[in-house]
Amino acid sequence: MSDAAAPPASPRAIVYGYAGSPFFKKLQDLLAWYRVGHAVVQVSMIPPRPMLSQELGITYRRIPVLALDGQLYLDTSLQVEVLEKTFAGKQGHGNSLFGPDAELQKRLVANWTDREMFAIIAGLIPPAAWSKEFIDDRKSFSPALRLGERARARPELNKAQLITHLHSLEKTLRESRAEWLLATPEMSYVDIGCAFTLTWLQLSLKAVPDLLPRPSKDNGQLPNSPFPLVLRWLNEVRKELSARRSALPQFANLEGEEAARLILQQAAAGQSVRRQEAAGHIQADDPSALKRGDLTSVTPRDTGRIPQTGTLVALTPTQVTLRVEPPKHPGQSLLVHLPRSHFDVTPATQAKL
Ligand SMILES: N[C@@H](CCC(=O)N[C@@H](CS)C(=O)NCC(=O)O)C(=O)O
Repeated sequence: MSDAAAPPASPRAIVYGYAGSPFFKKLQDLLAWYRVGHAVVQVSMIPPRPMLSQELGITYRRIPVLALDGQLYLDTSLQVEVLEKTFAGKQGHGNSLFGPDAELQKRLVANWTDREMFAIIAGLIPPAAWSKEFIDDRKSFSPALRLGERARARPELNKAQLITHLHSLEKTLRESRAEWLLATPEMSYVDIGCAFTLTWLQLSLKAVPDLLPRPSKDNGQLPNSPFPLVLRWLNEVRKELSARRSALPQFANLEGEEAARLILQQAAAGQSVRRQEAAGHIQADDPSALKRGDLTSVTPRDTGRIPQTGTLVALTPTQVTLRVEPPKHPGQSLLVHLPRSHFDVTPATQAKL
């Protein structure tokens, strides 16, 4: 392991997010797992975010955004894939987070914890915790979440739903008697995927202290809970990730302009956008019928349905790549990668209808 090696002058990974964002924490957990030093660009909790829209040409509104070696990756489900491909098992980095069940693990996390559990937990946020401006913004982000309203109306309904998930986790841990959810020798993506939403609930929202009490600072004796194995497992996940996090090379936070300069430099130094574009693969019989060079929109199907637009470079059954030109840097371009699962890929004009 080359942990002691001097860190490079500039980070290969730059992450955009804000401290209260659980998905930003999820990406930071993944970076800790794979032992990837990174710089952070802090963004506001409510758009506009010119460091993304103006500096990078990111029209998609969700957080986090990952820049790696001068290319941009949207959605944590794709971010984990590129981190796995780039770093897993490499000298000085973490092992693979996936065994032979990689596809099932990704589907489980995307559908169960990222979406179902996340929505239940968001529904437990006490309305008084947010400003009116924030609640109004998030109503348009996700009308289905009905942030604030639902908690005010029937908080017990969300709590009852949450209990069903905690029961499943407790039972899984009890039956396997293993340390990690899938009884793997080290933690897996499912551990990180389940733990980040519950950690948000337990340590930040503190909305159900009777179910998930906060452990004491020294982590000595865990408090009583109807879900003792879940509590212990959550603690172990956090302990392992925070040990890895504190061993990472440290990079100072970046301002948006500085980060964009670095990302554009890395894009130019690595495989140029044009060369990658030439190699971009477009599936011939793709149902979208899109062709290379078409102006394309990629829009989330669930929350924050604001499209990322750009010129189509690559399209496979699982991924789409666009070339975008940042408004602040005319004449330069960046590659932006998105997953296809939970996203619609359409001609740009059609998405505006
Ligand atoms: N499926 C997305 C979910 C990301 C997401 O919902 N992020 C929240 C923050 S935790 C967000 O962008 N909220 C609206 C905003 O910050 O503008 C992912 O895995 O990246």
